[in-house]
Amino acid sequence: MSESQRVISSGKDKELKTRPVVNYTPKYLITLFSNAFLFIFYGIIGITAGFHCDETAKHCFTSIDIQSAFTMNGNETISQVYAKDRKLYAFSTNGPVPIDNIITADGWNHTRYLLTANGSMPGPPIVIYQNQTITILVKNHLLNEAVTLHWHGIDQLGWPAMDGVAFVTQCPILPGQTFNYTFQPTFGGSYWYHSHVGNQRDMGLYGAFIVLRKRDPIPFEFQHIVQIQEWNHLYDAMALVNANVEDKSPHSTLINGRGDFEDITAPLETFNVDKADPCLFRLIGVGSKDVLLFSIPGLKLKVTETDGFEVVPTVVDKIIIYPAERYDFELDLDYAKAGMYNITISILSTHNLTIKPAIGFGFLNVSNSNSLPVKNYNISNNTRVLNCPFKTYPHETNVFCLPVNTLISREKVDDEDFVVQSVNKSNEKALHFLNFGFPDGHSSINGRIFRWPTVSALTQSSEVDTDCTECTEEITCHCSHALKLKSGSEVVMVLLNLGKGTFISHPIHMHGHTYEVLKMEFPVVTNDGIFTFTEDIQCSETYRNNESNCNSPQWRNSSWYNYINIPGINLKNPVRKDSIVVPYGGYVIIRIEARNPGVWFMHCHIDQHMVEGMALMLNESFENTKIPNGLPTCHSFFNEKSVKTETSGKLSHSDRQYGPLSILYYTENIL
Ligand SMILES: [Cu+2]
Repeated sequence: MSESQRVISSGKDKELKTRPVVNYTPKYLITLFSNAFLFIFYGIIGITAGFHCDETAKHCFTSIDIQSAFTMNGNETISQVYAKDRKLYAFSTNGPVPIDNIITADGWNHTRYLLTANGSMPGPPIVIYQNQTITILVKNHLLNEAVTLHWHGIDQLGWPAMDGVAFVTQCPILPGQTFNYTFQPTFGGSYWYHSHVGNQRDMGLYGAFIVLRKRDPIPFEFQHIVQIQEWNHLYDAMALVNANVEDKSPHSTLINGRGDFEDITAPLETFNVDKADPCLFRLIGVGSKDVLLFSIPGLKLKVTETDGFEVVPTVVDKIIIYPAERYDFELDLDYAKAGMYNITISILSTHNLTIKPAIGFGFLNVSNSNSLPVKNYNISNNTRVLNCPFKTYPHETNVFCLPVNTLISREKVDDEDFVVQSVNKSNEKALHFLNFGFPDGHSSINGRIFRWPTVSALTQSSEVDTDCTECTEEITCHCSHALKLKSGSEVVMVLLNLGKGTFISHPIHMHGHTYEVLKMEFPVVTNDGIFTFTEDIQCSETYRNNESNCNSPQWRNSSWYNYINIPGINLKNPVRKDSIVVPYGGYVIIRIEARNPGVWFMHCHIDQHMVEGMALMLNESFENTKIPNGLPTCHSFFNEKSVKTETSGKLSHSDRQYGPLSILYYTENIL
């Protein structure tokens, strides 16, 4: 058995992992209070420098204060600042001012309103160790807005009420309220947290969440968090949504909240490393919509993990990262000279067949304290790019693309590590085709435009109407789309991007699970820029693929319903991810086991697409899920004398794939 398997599968870990939910026993409460001093201690640290739980602790405590903030604004004395020569100056005082506590973004000389964790952007990093339980008290100090925090990529095995999705797993946290998030991450890796109300994460409400493995080869002091995003100067949420239109460029890109705009030379992020030390970078895509190309010209990146999953180390020159994804890479500093390297970010487009010049920058400062020699790379004309949206860039002759599924798992993976072990595996198998696109111009999945519940779906399931029967093969409709997953079953999903509504590639994120990536299929792109989409999938029996909305896609080859017959499928060592690009004109086949009861959100991580309806809920046998006592409920108010409810058609007790959790019948005199 490998080292990782020994660590993950130790008896202690199994005991912890099978505990289904937060258990608010007297013993738990005593532990909670006896550790209150730790919370106060760490809470203070968390406000300024991030939270790093002690390695020996079983239960970590911290807090996050949700606060509004402004860019380019210091404290009461400094007030508004401006950027020049990578320094900040106050209008009110002479000389440069410290930059540490000022959110500069790209240095644009106006203040932009932000929502933040603890007043910073990014929010403070949270760092814990694998299998530690963590409690994070999230207090909403905003005047006007309700929030939640989602722990992106943490699969919340047995903790479905802690996933932090407004109106899916909880009611939003209202101004003044506090919510206790307690959960136990079981996998090491790079994760992040962000608001899951509307598009608040584009307003600055995000931060890194790192789960360390005790066997990680590179100590934390040599690890660097790199959060990259595009940036837009618009203030309000709706303007931000409307700005997120394909080919409407953002104003700049940021690395850890710092970037450049036009000729403003704002402070940029600098990472300091020494040739004598190892170094690991945790690259996190925290953007709103754009596809970003990351590189450190002159150095190669050895990718070791994606989305918290260890892969056979793969050396590349550049990484394409979509919003939601994470890539960890090491730098082999034997090849680095002492001095300053640029870190560069370009913005890509699904339709853009060339790689545009970089518009975002940071610095890597390499020191050589031991006067070590510098090795030279073997000369190669090829630029190896990980995670292209096509198989090749036809106009970039030296670019060699590695689709993300060319990453393979580092070692044999035990499927039992990815499930709640008290939920038995069954022999049932299910196959679902999910088409992500804009049929009739609407962001949707299989033509179902997601309508957000107005209650917490997990805890108030009888009040959610998931009836989608108005949607048909070619007709789109609005509904609270829920996909039933039978407890213990193996679920294969074909995520596709075809039909009349295909327009761009979509980064699809699944909550509550990581999935095996069994196959990716890309469109063929000619030198003339003509895209030929895959014909493996038939959108309709009546219409050609490009004439159909593709709401009911099927395999063209009926033998593929047994997936072992699908050419190129990887059942041996597939990469696992929780966020993956579904290529324009192509598809991705993924597999999970439905052994984590809950209501799990699944959606495009382009914020505009998500808020407009490219989302659904995985309805995973949550009727047997234990939920912490006292979770708040929420709902619209109707005059009860005028409303009659009918709850006999609960989806949770039905075999129907689509149907009502409950149906509300309104009488005519409703106000
Ligand atoms: Cu999308």
